Amino acid sequence: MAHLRTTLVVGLVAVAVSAAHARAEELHFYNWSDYIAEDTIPTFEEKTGIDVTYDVFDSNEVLEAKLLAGSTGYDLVVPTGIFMERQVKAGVFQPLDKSKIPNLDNLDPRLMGYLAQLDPGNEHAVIYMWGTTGLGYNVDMVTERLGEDAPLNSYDLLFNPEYLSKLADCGVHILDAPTELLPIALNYLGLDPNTDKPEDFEAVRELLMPIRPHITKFHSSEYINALANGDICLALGWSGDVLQAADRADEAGNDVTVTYVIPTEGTLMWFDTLAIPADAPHPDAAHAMINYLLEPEVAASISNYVAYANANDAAEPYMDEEILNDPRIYPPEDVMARLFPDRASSQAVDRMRTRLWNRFKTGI
Ligand code: N2P
Repeated sequence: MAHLRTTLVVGLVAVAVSAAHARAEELHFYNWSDYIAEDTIPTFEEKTGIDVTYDVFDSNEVLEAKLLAGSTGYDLVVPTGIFMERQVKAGVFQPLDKSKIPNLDNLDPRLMGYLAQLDPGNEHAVIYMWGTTGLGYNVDMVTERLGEDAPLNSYDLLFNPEYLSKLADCGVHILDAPTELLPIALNYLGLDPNTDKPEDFEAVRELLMPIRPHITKFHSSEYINALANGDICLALGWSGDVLQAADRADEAGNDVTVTYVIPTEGTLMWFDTLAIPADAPHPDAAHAMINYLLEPEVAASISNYVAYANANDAAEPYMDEEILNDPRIYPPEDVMARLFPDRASSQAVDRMRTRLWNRFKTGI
């Protein structure tokens, strides 16, 4: 009898343990490409026993289409702030259970306050990393073609056809996203990057059409290797991606010097956020991953690897000096003052942007 009872108890414990495991043994994480350290996922799997399926994308539009269609199977996704804002409104995400994310306390209250403008009360999302959109270029190829006196810190390189036409032969990539180039072009013209005026979009069209013939490709991730290998000389790209290209060029011993600039005209800054789809199959595992990504050492090791800024106040002691002190990653106040945040736009503005973008890409 005693034996039977023991067997029963052991059996029940085994069932309870495996039930707990069944609840949280898997996680489907959909993140941007080139946006995590090599050991981030394996260490999480070791610590928690949760088996992570990790997929990548390079476009908010692709992520959004999946989220709006629903049943993605993803437990954790990384939309940029303005996309997250409208996805929250569409009911795509579940509210975070903050009791499961004690590391929320590590986040910079100023930046989270900022994010609260997109997600009131920070109910659905936390900052993963943030950065800027700017110019990445091959120093030798560009100076060879434009001379030392060219405005190498200016968006003139991209928007002035006199310069861009001389770079066409060495290759120019542009992020394949209207929400990146169009606000930057508006700002370059001295217009409100978040305008809703049709005449402002017309002015942007006039700016962009003459440079169209000199653009080799619209793509949002290939430029990293293309810059690193010397296959292109200019990209409109994301800060950390260009800095990764510079590292890859060094590591490969390619005779290529890549640099990133935040142009003097000012540029776009953005926040990428962690959010859990409303129909996520494993929300507990997603909360565990968010909490893990907000551990100071983990956030620091990701920033050290991908060259994007985190919003984790407690991470600072674990950051590489060269990342923390790089003004292109953590811009000083005077540069911050020239950055403008992306903002969600109305459907009417989205339509104008999309129409303009399609005309620009097709060149007609
Ligand atoms: C990572 C790109 C993330 C920046 N490759 C997009 N907001």
